[in-house]
Amino acid sequence: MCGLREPLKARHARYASFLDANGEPLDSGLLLYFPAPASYTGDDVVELQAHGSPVLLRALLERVMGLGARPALPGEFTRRAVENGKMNLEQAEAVVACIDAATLRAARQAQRHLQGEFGKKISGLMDVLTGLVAHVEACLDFPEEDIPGLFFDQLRTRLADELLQPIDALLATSDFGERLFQGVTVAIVGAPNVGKSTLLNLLSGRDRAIISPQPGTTRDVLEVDFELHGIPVRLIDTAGLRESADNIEQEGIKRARAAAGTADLVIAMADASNPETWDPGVEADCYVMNKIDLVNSNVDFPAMYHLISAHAGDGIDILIDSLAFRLGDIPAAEEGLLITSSRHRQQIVLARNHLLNGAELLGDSVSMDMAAMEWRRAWSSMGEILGLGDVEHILDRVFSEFCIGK
Ligand SMILES: Nc1nc2c(ncn2[C@@H]2O[C@H](COP(=O)(O)OP(=O)(O)OP(=O)(O)O)[C@@H](O)[C@H]2O)c(=O)[nH]1
Ligand SMILES: [Mg+2]
Repeated sequence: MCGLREPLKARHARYASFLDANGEPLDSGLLLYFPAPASYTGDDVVELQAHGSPVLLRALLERVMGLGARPALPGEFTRRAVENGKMNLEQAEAVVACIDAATLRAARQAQRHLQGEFGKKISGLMDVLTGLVAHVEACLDFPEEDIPGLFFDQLRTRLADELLQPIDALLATSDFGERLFQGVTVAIVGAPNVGKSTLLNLLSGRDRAIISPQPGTTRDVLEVDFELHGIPVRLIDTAGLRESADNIEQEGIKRARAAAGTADLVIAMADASNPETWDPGVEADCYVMNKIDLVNSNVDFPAMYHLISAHAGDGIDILIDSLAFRLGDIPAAEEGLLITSSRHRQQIVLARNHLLNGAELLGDSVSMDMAAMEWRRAWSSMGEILGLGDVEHILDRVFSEFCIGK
């Protein structure tokens, strides 16, 4: 269909005409040939790059299908790459993480996984474990009295230093790592007119909510997405909490309480110029006293409050830092490799449990056998992260999250 006279040269762009079934040109464009195994999937791959006309692209696709091609299934390219050993399962998941990343910070972390950094860390731990299991198994053939007590101490020390310690350090990153990809919800609640909507507009940099001096302006739950230190945040503005005879406002207040109940982080706001609002009346993670521009600087506010002026922008940077801190933010320079998915965390927790079970069994030769078995299970639990072992069911789940063409 491309009317080529010379054979394609590997990894070279060739300008060509794309012909229809009658040999008439449909479009012209570039042709790239990636012979196996040096392609994304590890199979032979030919890429056609045509111009953007949707009608011509559709005709070109139909022609290609007519010649025997078929559309790829969701994630099929990446699945083939895994099956051909071009990448491990964890890297394949990083492809989706890269595509879905809501912020540059998340995308950068996903890139590190895609480059294989996380996989290397996991296989490093698995190698240590293989060494320990070999040690235990080597002892099984010896009578107990021939195994010096020191041997078990050494084994326990190595387990603690070379496995449990790095595993715990890794697990400590998962709260933040998972938040970086799933995002968090932050709800602003408080009495009417304290400045909740003003803060939402200020933090998100958008004129999203109506602001007015009239108490009870916001009646519905409003949401706006923004980045806080590279963490994707869904910020929720709510109706001011008060006794109200108005049905619509009552419903808004009910929704405000529900939003606060499900948010990852709740900001309770008060108005510095109105002491009646100073008792927040709700459990919150962060207490903010707004409108400090309206009061004398020597007023004593309850100590839990962050003082801000959403109007003048005072105290906002400190508030942002404090929110980021509460979300587990790590200074960019210290951000290492993070656990970014609950699947990986669960596998690592499983592995850790098997390691501890095994450690308790170290002793006589019968239980040593069981200890070795527990540690082999720990190895398999970590291996499943990389897609090792019997993981067909995991593959189906992972690749169903891909879009077509990836
Ligand atoms: N002086 C001053 N006024 C502010 C500040 N923040 C908000 N306001 C004013 O306070 C009034 C109420 O602000 P909103 O943001 O609508 O308050 P709200 O808490 O969303 O009110 P409801 O939606 O009624 O619950 C508006 O007139 C704002 O301009 C501030 O820091 N200083
Ligand atoms: Mg409002």
